[in-house]
Amino acid sequence: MFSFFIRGLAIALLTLSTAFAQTTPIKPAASAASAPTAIEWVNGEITKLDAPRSRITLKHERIASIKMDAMTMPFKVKDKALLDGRKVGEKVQFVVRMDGGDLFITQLRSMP
Ligand SMILES: [Cu+2]
Repeated sequence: MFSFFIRGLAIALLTLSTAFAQTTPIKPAASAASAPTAIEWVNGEITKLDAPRSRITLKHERIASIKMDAMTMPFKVKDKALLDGRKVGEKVQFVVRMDGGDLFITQLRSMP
């Protein structure tokens, strides 16, 4: 009689744990791929440099993260040192970030 009770308890527990497993939300595995914090390197070419004003004009490809089509436009750089040694006509890759309603270049490197 006692073993029958134990078996009944075991089945009840098993049922309970299965039900719990089914209601546990499944985390989407692809969430990392669409995270807004992911860095996007954009290809561009320097068309104008204004180091004293921390500005650079780039002919850039589409920037998917901010839904901007390819164009030529000026950018502000976060750190003036990013413009050191740069020259007009140089092909570069850069990272932009929206900060207080303004676009800034936070990283800049020569195209590999
Ligand atoms: Cu643009």
